[in-house]
This record gives sequence, C-alpha cells and structure tokens, in this order.
Amino acid sequence: MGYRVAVVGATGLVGQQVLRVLEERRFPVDELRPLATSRSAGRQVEFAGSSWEVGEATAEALEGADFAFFAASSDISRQLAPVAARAGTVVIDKSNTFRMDPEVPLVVPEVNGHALAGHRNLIASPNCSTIQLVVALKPILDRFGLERVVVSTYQAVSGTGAAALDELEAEVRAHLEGRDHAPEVYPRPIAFNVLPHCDRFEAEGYTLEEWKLVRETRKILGIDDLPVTATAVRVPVRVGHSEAVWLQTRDEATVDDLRRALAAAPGLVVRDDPGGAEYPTPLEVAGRDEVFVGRIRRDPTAPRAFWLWVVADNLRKGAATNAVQIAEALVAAGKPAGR
Ligand code: 2RA
Repeated sequence: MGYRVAVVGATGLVGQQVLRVLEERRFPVDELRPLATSRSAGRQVEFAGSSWEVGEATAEALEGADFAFFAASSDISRQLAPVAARAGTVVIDKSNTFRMDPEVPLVVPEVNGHALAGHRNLIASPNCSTIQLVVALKPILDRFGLERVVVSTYQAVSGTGAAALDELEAEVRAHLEGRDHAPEVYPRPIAFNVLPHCDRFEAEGYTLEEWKLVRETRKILGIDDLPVTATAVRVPVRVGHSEAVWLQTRDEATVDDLRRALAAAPGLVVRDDPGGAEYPTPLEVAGRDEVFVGRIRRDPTAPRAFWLWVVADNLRKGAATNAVQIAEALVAAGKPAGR
C-alpha cells in the first residue's frame, strides 16, 4: 500500500532533495503532489523516472494527502501546515515555524523518535546544524551524561539557498577574471572569506541560527537547562556543515569510551585516526545521509572535557533525509495517524 505524498517547495534545494531521497529509499508513494508558490507552479520536477508538473501550494491541493513534506518558507508553513494537519494529513515541516511549539514534536528519529508518539499530525524537523549536533551528542549523553556543550559551526552556503550557491560561484569567477563583484546574498563577500554570522542577529548579540542550536538541542535531548552555547559561521563551501564541538560529560570517560559509543550509534560514522589525516570533510560527506565524527580528543585543560569534529550534508541528513526518516518511522509504527 502506497501513500499520497505532497512535497511543498518541490522546486527548492531541499524540496528537490526530498524527491531524491523518497525515490532512493523507495518510500511507498502511490501519488505524488509536487507543490510550490504560484511563482514556481508549472515547472517540472523529476521523480521515479517521470517529469511531474508542479502545482500551486494551496489547502485544496493538499486535501487528501497522507503525508506533506514542507520544504518551503516559514510563511507557507504557517499558512498551510496547520490546515493540512487538521484535515488529517501528516505534515513534516522543515521550517522554523513550529519547532519550539510545545504541542509539536521536534524529531531526529535516531535521537528522540519516541517523541513521535501521540503527535497531532504536525511534526517539525530541526535545523540542519542542530540535527548533526544531537546525533553526535546522543550516544555520549546516554552513556556518560552531559554537563556543557560549546559548538562552533562552519556552514555551507547551500544552507542559505540556491541563490547563495550561485553567489559563491559568481564571486569566485569574478575574482579569477579580475572583475569586481558586489555581494548580492550576504552582507560581505563569501568567496575566500568566512562570515561569523548565519541568519539575523537577535538577543544578546547571538544570531537566530545560534539560538536555534541552543533551544532545539535542549528540546530534542529533553534537558531544558543544558548549558549550550554556539557560534555559527558561514564558510565558502557548497554543501556540508561542519562543527567543532566541545563537551563536558557528567561521568568520567576516556577518548576510547567516546569513540566506541559514537561508533555504535545509529546514523553515525566515526572517521578518526588521532595520529593521521583520517577525519571527515564536507566535500567527501556531501550526498551521504549519515553524520560523520572525527578529531575525537580530550581537552587536558578541563575535567571530563572532549572535542569532536562533526560533519553532515546539510541538505540531506540536515533536512530532506531527516524528514523522510520521520515519515518512515511513522509508517513502521503502523499508522501515520490523523485519519
Ligand atoms: C543555514 N541552517 O545553514 C540554516 C538554514 N538552512 O543557513
């Protein structure tokens, strides 16, 4: 038995990845409804060897769908997701709109899949940089407890969208051709540069991206007062977010203890050779669905403190794959729900 599946934002970077991942993982799709804003409606997208015309995302277009993957703007999610959920569609929303709503589960299946129980047809998928962080923290939390987390991110431009990918290329091309190029997506040039700034600035000098890391990590791990602090940096990488994670465990542990716990964790690959150049990088991780961890080492200046290097494809595990894995978990649990 297959499902009627809508993808809202089907022409965007993440929406197109959702279509790829649905196909690769053979999610049981009986009927596909690729949807987008009126501006993109009428375009074609590829799925299961065929071209599909993209419809306009409206409440009517979503009626009767079993699942709706929202990979569009917060405005579209705010406008259409609750309506579809109330009508019985299971909505899996990538936007930031409902992530901190206490009525809405915020889920990374291999970390807090239990949170899906009792969902009310609206499920939020976390921010890409949060997903890879909690996948790495979870096995350590479970075995040794967590007392503090400090994370610095190095985020690919695809996290900003397709225009940012084009911008990076345009800046590099202009540089190589000796031409001036006024930055069009970021406030400063991103090529051959790094920007200590992802998304808008908010309270206490932190950006929204940094507050997302703090708040979403606490909600997913179920530790409301976990000391987490972050610096989110934009780097001239196309796909793949990297994170330098410093953490302090509650209980004594060795580097080998952490390495064993990480290696045994679902959805996680350890690439770590303390003596050599074995570590994950965005370029080699792009296109993969796992979270990769390397550079596992002790911080000798503090008790029970360790460093990790965490890398994942921000469009796949950071967005599309996590959303499809949520749907797979619901199907495996017997019934999506809602109807
Ligand atoms: C970014 N995490 O990388 C944000 C949204 N995708 O820009």
